[in-house]
Amino acid sequence: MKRRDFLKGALYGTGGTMIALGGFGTLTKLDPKKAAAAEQDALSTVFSTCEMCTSRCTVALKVKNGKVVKAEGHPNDTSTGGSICARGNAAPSLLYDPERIKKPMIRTGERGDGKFKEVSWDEAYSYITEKLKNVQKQYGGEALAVTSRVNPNDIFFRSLARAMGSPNMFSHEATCPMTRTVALEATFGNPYIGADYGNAKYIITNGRNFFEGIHVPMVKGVMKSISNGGKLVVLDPRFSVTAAKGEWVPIKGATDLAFIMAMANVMISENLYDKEFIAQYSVGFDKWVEAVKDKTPAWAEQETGIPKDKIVQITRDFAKAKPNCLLEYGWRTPWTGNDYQLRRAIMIVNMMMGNWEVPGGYFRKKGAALLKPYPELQQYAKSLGGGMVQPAFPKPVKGRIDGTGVKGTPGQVIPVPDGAVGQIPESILTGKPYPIKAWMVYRFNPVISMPESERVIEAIKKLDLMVTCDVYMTDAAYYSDVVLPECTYMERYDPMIDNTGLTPKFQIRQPAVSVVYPDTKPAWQIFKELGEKMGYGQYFPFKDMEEYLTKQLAAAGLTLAEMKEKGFWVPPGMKPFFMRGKDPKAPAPTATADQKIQIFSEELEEATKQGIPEYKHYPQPENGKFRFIQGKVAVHTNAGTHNVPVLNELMPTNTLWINSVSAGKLGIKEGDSIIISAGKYEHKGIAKVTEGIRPDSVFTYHGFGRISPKMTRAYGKGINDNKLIPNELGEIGNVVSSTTFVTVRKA
Ligand SMILES: Nc1nc2c(c(=O)[nH]1)N[C@H]1C(S)=C(S)[C@@H](COP(=O)(O)OP(=O)(O)OC[C@H]3O[C@@H](n4cnc5c(=O)[nH]c(N)nc54)[C@H](O)[C@@H]3O)O[C@H]1N2
Ligand SMILES: Nc1nc2c(c(=O)[nH]1)N[C@H]1C(S)=C(S)[C@@H](COP(=O)(O)OP(=O)(O)OC[C@H]3O[C@@H](n4cnc5c(=O)[nH]c(N)nc54)[C@H](O)[C@@H]3O)O[C@H]1N2
Ligand code: SF4
Ligand SMILES: [Mo]
Repeated sequence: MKRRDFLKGALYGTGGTMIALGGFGTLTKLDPKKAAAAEQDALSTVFSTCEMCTSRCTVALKVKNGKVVKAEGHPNDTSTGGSICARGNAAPSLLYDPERIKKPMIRTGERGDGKFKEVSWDEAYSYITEKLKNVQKQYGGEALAVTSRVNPNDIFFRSLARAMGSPNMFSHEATCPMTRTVALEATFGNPYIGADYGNAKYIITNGRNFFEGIHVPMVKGVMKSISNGGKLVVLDPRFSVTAAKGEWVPIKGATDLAFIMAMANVMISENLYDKEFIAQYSVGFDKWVEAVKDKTPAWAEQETGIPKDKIVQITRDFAKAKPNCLLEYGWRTPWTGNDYQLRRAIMIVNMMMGNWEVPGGYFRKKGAALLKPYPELQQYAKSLGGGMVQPAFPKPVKGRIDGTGVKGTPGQVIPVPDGAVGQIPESILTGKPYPIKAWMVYRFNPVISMPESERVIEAIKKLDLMVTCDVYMTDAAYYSDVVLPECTYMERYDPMIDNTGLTPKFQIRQPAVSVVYPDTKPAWQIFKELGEKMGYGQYFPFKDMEEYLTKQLAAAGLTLAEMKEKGFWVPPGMKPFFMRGKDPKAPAPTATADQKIQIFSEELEEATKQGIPEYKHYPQPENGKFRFIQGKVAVHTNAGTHNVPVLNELMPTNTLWINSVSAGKLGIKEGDSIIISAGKYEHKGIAKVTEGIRPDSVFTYHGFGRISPKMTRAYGKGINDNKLIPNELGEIGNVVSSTTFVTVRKA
């Protein structure tokens, strides 16, 4: 599909695609209604769940003569309003991309030579099995690490590791929201907390960039808030698209916690918080009062660069909107080593506003268990069941390489399903605490997504076995021994997707067409077949995904046929439910043992000796150095879509944003070739000279500068941010992405 057709498709989509396409062209002269009506006649519709990113929007795939010709939003989904974003719209471009991997492959040359032979699935499974059995014999099952971006097939992927006796299972989360997860677990007992943006009257965000880090229902919510006259304040060293929709407060990077503590200081000294709420629903507030008593706006001005009067004014206005106000908790959150304390402080200040379980506030996601105490809601309480019952796995002989789960250490609070993925290269290269010898990655590209690309590659080169399961010959696949081609989401079933928010919500992912490349397969099938080859068939007790889905749905009294037809299920007639919606004194228990909000966290006190957030001062760039920050762009997903034809055409490369005054001092002009240097690593790039960034910071969009020549469109284009960022593990094992300093010079 060419760019023009793609844009046409985007316009004909039921609305919101314009959000992401804003600024890309003149798209106004067509009569979308007429054209769409004519096209609908010839099309059939298959409802599914988008996987162009992992926000899981419901979609309607339009199929004509056995081909997916268009992806649209699901017209009946009120959370998306029937919209999808530009990336969602580009799904057919991925589906029919001739550069997808089409057959399993085994490396024939040296790692990094790019020489592979195509093999049968059986050959690929046999090769992996033999290597893994050797690793197990020589080093023990724990020498296998598996990593995937969180997704519904993890249960099958992880079964391989469990069956081998390995505890080393990781998600990507330490590179993304793990510090927030830890903060939510410590404060509320679990991380399943959402925000009601649409009804908020005042939103403050520290970095969270709603309009480029897209989640369609959130975009809709924030737009609704603004349209209703709500205020949006954006603290970001850079003028993001979100900053353009509100008031931009260009905060110094890595100082956000100072701003939040000063807000609390003002709220306490000026009596702006909800004392009754704090007394009824929380524990430990006195310790917070103590912690922020010297965190005055004057102090915070020194740290953040935001004038003290501005801090006071924002705090007063924000508090006036209570409880319908949100201090955004963030999404990609690894700004600093102690970022989890920033996320904790953000939630504590939120709770000072009493914005818990009310419209325009934070809420617990309303799965069936939460509806139980409410007789009037019983009719809506349904849960998915398991698709299979697995026998017990062998108990791992050794603990995890990252210390996850070890009491009395920071590992105690690292979420067990996630772990600290940054530890994998360290374990391989240093042998501490013991070496990983085999690494399998699925829907995850550590070479570009994790800090210090060259160190990750160096680590991969030391392995006995590296396996990648992806849709493209990614940078990680390029250095792998075996590459397993998954088919795209449009060609497969996945296990049920639970997308519960203010009401329960279950979504299906189902094939719209049969596989385009006959030697690609769904991940569940790949891992089941590989498991069987390895002698672990007992852990995969199901025939196929239809059987699996039928069992999952039966537990909720739903059928596969109705799910296929409707695409998703929400309890018919159920209204968004807030525990304090009708009565501000109603019980609103958290998932903690005492069911209260933990302003002081005993658990964090035990794990990190920081039961209450403490400020940590990070150095600011001096002597011609800049803070190096990164972020998402509307038309690409992380490091996942840069080779998708239409998205590559929309944005083939990135630039380095540099402030015009700073650039002037260095003699750098718009479009100049530059060298960015971070000590031992250097990267070429192109300068974007702008006033939309602090003079002490530079910025680039993430996911470019690709290393694998087999993705010809994305290869070598732009800056790979992770080449420049060292692999530093934060206090609770998160990666750290906003504390790297660089220098910039003309090339
Ligand atoms: N279009 C699109 N949508 C996406 C994605 C995508 O790749 N593309 N990815 C999805 C994923 S996985 C995620 S996690 C979310 C991410 O969504 P967001 O969390 O909104 O993520 P980023 O774009 O990483 O936001 C980074 C912003 O924080 C700023 N920043 C950097 N350091 C600091 C700091 O120290 N303080 C402050 N205040 N700001 C700082 C950067 O300048 C940037 O504008 O988006 C999701 N949605
Ligand atoms: N410096 C820096 N580093 C970052 C970020 C940053 O802003 N700055 N962002 C961080 C964030 S927020 C995140 S979430 C991570 C994301 O990093 P990753 O978890 O690696 O996620 P993606 O890049 O979205 O996609 C990973 C892979 O999934 C593949 N894929 C897509 N669809 C399918 C499919 O159907 N099947 C299979 N098997 N594979 C598929 C894509 O081709 C891609 O190679 O990166 C993090 N890394
Ligand atoms: S935000 Fe866009 S790419 Fe992500 S799931 Fe939704 S439509 Fe798909
Ligand atoms: Mo992310």
